[in-house]
Amino acid sequence: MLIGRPVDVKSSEITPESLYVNRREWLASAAAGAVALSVFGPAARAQDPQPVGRPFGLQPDDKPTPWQDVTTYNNFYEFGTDKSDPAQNSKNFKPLPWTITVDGMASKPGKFQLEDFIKPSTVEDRIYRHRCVEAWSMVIPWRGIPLADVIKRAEPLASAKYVAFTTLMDPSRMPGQQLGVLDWPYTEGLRLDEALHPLAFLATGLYGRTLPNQNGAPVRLVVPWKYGFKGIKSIVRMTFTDKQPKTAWNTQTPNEYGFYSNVNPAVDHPRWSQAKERRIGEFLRRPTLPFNGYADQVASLYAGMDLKKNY
Ligand SMILES: Nc1nc2c(c(=O)[nH]1)N[C@H]1C(S)=C(S)[C@@H](COP(=O)(O)O)O[C@H]1N2
Ligand SMILES: [Mo]
Repeated sequence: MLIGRPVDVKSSEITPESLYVNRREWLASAAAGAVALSVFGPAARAQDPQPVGRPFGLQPDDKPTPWQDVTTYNNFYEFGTDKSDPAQNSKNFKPLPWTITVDGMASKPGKFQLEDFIKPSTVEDRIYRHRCVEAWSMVIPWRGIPLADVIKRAEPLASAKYVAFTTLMDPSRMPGQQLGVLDWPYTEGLRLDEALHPLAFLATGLYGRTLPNQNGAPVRLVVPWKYGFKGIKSIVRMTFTDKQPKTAWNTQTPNEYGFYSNVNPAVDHPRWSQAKERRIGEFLRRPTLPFNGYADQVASLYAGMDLKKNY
C-alpha cells in the first residue's frame, strides 16, 4: 500500500479502453453497460478491480457494489450536488501533500502529514455495508485504519467526550464551496466511545487502491452503523472536546438530521420512510436493518437512550 504517493493506479486505468481491451470484449461490455444503465445504472466493467477485504457484518445476500457504481454515484457536495458531479468535478483535485491537525482536549495534539498520520502497519481492507439517509445502500470494500488507532495516539484527556471532524475548506479546489448549499466547511462529530468502537474506520483506499477523489481523498471517516453523511470526507482536522460538536447536516436542517444518525428503520425521515432501502444495482428494495446490520456490535453504546428522540 503506497500511502503518500499521488498515484498507484495500474496502467490499465490511464490507458484508453480501446488500447488494452480487445475490440470484441469492449463492444460486448459497452453493449451490456448500455442495457444495464437504462434500468439499474452502470454495470461492472471487465477492467474494474476485484473487491478485497475481510467482510464485516455482511448479510448472506450482500455482495460488493461494483467499483463503477461506488466511484460514480457519490455524495460530496464540495464537488456538486448531483450524484454524478463528484466524479466529474474532482478530477483535477490534488489531495497530496495533506496535513491533518489534531487539537483540543488531548495530551498529544499536533500537525501531521498524511503518511505519518496513517501508520502503514495498521492498514487493512474491510468490506462494510453503507446506508445513505436517502434510502439507498451499497457494500463497499474500504482500505484504512481503525479510527481508535489515531485517537489513542493523541491521548485524549479524561474530560474529552466527543471528537469533531472538519473537511478541507478551499473553494478554489472544491468549487461546490462557492455555493451556499451548506455552511462550509463540512463538519461531523462522534461521541468518544463511538469513535473508539473497533468498527469506526478511517479510509484511505477503496477496492485495494488509493481512495479516489470523489470518495473523499485522501482520508475520510466510515461509521457503518450510521447514515452515510456521518462519513465525512477529505478530513483536515480532528478536535477533542467536551461539547457535542456542530454537524453540517444538523446545522442545515435540524428537524431532519440529528447528531446520532444511527440507521433506524423505525424512525422515518420527516419526508420519507427509512423502513426500506434500494441497494444500488438492484431493482427490488430490501428492508433496512437496525444499526445497518451492526446492532450486535454497537447497540450497547446506546443502552438507556431513547433512539426515537436521539435520532
Ligand atoms: N465533506 C463531505 N463529506 C461527505 C459528504 C459531503 O457532501 N461532503 N456526503 C456524505 C454522504 S451524504 C454520504 S452518503 C457519503 C458518501 O460517500 P461515497 O460517495 O464514498 O459513497 O459521504 C458523506 N461525506
Ligand atoms: Mo448520504
